[in-house]
Amino acid sequence: MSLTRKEAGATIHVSPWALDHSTLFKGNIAQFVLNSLANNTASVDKPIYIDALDSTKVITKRNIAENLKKIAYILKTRYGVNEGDAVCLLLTNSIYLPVLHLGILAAGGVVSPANIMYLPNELHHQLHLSGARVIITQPEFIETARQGAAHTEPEAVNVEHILTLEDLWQQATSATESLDPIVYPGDTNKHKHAYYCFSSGTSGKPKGVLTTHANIISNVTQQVISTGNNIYKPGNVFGAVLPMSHIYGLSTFIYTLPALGNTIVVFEKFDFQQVLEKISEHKISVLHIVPPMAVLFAKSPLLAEYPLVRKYIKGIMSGAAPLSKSLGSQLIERLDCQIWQAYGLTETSPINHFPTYDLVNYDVESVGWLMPGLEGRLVDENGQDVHGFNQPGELWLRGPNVMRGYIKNAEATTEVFSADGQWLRTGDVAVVNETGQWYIVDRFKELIKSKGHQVAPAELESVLLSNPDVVDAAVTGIHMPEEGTELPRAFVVLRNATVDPLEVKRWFDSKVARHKKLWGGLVVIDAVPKSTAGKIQRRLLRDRKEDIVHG
Ligand code: 4UU
Repeated sequence: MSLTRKEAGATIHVSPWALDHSTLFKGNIAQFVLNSLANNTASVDKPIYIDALDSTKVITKRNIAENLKKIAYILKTRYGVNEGDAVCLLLTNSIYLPVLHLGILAAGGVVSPANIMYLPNELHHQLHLSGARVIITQPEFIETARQGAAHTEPEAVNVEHILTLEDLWQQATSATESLDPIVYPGDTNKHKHAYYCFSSGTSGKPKGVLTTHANIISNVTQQVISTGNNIYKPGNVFGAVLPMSHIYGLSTFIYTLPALGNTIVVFEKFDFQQVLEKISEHKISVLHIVPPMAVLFAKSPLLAEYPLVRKYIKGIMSGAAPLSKSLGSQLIERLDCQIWQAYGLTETSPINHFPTYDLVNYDVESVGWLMPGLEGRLVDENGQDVHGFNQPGELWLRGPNVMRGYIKNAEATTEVFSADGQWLRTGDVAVVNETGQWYIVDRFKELIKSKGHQVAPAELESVLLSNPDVVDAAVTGIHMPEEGTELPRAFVVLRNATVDPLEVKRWFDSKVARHKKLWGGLVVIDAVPKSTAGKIQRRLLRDRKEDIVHG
């Protein structure tokens, strides 16, 4: 089968799987999940979510259906959540979170998940852009939520209610009334937003991604077609160690796996030893991870104390950043299981490539094949299409899972799409071989991936520049192969020689969330290298050797 065709001089790469667009569910994703749950053969009492630390706490198929409608009712009638209203979630993982998420969608609301590491000013930025009216959080983050909503700079926000998930859950479970998911007739779900995750795209500060119900229904369907009979088949038990506030955990654990009737063991956070302990208790067979977690599985001596892990784990899915061939091979050897990679972007709701088309010939360094109904193009830095196999180019994508744009940011939206508006420019450099397997070989956009989290250099630079002792600044990601990640490093020009670089670093680290701190250190330079157009030349910084790194 040919996986390419020509169109106006371009080589278009296509998926080996077919997608019949006319079969895509029209309507609300909450209804889609409910229908899928109802249609699968498992008993209504099958646990879908199990609390990893307390297996008496479960959410069954029946609980999802009943409680999400009650949550929708309470949100609409007591908190005024109407169609199009954003609800911010500042929550760690729990078995209740997915039901809440789907309940918001059933009410017609839009979920805006926030990173629990955010400081108030970072939360404020997200609240402002999403226009959230309600924040649902937990006791330890109430203060951050209040301060985030009240923060005076730079813009006002719309928050009217801040409440805890526990409080809402109690109100919902004791309610006698419920609300069916709001219906989006015809093709209108192409214009109804489901959630706003945040991404910096190819440049600049984090932006809210406009993901529609049609986008996420398409991507879940693409996943069901490509993986429903193998990795995601019911019978596997999945461990949810990734945060459901990031698109990777969100889409996998809130939509796809429950829609397929799978059981998911939910961890509040990733604690390696706890995960090892609980794998055998719950007979977890598949874990979704990010590469820094792979390093622990590949290298930690702790693994030897839990021999049952090797027995139960059948497969590990890695995503959100590159997994090197050597790390992949070490994992295969140590865990005696299959290792897969998938490739996704917040902007594509999120998965574009998956390894299941040919698991026998799948190469662990590859991210697999294009998802059903998705088309790809490779374009070089002069804007010319790349032809032939194994030739690198920026990956452009077209398909039903591609977002509409960024919230309140027409300029960034125009920039991230091709001039004809048809293709999303991923900012990633990829190659494809004769078998149709894709490799992500470099990143051409500014983004830093620190332990799976997005970090936008432009955001960190603007914090640095707000310090009067910093005359100019640039931030880039430094590769740490041993840790399986990149870490943010700042290059700064200081006001004069008396300024203490360590003091600047300490000051900076107190101003940002944990994952944005300068874990890669701070380097003092004489001038930030810039192109004639004034753009920071980050590659020159990234490739510098022999620097004195502070911190
Ligand atoms: C090299 O990281 C994500 C989504 C990841 C995801 C989701 C569902 C992976 C598997 C899955 O099942 O989204 P963002 O928006 O946070 O970051 C997107 C960027 C990409 O542009 C690319 O640079 O993260 C990088 N990336 C990867 N890079 C994502 N996955 C990979 C990968 N290899 N496998």
